[in-house]
Amino acid sequence: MTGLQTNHQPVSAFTAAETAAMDTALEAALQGPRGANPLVGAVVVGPDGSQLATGYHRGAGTAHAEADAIAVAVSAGVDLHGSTMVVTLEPCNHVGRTGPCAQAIIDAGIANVVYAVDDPHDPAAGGAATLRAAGVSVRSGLAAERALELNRRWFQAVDAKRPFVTLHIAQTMDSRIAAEDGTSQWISSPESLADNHGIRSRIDAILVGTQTVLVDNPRLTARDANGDATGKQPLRAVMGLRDVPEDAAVRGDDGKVLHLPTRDPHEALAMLFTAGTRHVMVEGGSKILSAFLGEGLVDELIVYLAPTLLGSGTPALNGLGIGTLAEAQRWEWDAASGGAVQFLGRDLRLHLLPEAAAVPQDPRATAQPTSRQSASTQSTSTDSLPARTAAGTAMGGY
Ligand code: AOF
Ligand code: ZN
Repeated sequence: MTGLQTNHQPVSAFTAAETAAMDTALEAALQGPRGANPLVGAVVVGPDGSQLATGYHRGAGTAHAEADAIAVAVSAGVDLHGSTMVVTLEPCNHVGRTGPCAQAIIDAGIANVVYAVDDPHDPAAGGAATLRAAGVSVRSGLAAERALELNRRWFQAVDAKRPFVTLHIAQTMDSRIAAEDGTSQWISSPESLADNHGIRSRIDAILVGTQTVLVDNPRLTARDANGDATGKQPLRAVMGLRDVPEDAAVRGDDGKVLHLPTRDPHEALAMLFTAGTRHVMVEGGSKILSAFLGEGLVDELIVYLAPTLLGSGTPALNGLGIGTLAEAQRWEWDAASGGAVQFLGRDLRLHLLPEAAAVPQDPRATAQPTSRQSASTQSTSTDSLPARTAAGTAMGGY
């Protein structure tokens, strides 16, 4: 953590062109996928206030938003000297999977940087100081509340030092993930399966329960339309107290498999984080899905809804510890990464994120954003919905 930020500027410190560019940057950021990295958008503004180039981040391992915007400008032959980089997150300062954005901005001759919120991620933080040391004028705090909201759950995961959690359910219209006899291949359309395998190829780990391994014997690899393994494979994690059979398909032959001997989703996430996982997709079955949802640990929910009815069989969820409607978990549609609702062949793909807890708004927060702290305190409370113990009672053996 970088701690509290003290250098936010009054709203008047930003020009109309910078404010408009931040709107564009926030919009552009939504095109990226959720996961280990935040959604980030960037716009380069010319000295005359015109928007010269827009970029956004396409997920872990790809160019950062600032580098993307600079590349767009360079390929269009635009001179960036004296321009302003408007970006939704503090430019990074580290050589991670891509180079440091602060240095790329300095090298491009950009004179000013306006960003919304600090980067809370230790290895990446400190870009503002590097930029200032190089003589770049840096201002922050523009649209801070919206930028925090954009990556509300990512900030939460970073603060908690746990992986970002995507939960995936492939179900019928009546919320079944398998028929009475256990058959479950394939409820989803080929397009939904392809979409799921695309996600598998960009996450760090995929998680199922021992029950799923024993019943379905899945491979959990990322495969293309021909069934061939794609280049990057996620770690295959199996949680639960029962052993993973020696001949289970999930073991594969590349050693990228991990047994997490626990039924507690918090413990499972801690183990995965220690193993280097920053984005995990939880695939099932019902007990695992319910446990993660019950604990408020799901940052992104993807439901593949097939136009199919079973009327009986395995329900997607087996209890969230909710006894009355007032305790219902509320979700909101997520416009990021392909939108909230999409047709995938004959299926519907629903994309949601947990609704932020309704907390009284501090009027000062909207008038003049002062720090990340106020908003992160607010977002932390979103996890308070289901009580830990309540979900625990819903869990049997995985
Ligand atoms: C930026 N611009 O567009 C993003 C940033 O593994 P890497 O190299 O992609 O680094 C990931 C970290 O960089 C991520 O956790 C966050 O702190 C920052 N993300 N920073 O300047 C961007 N996506
Ligand atoms: Zn960067």
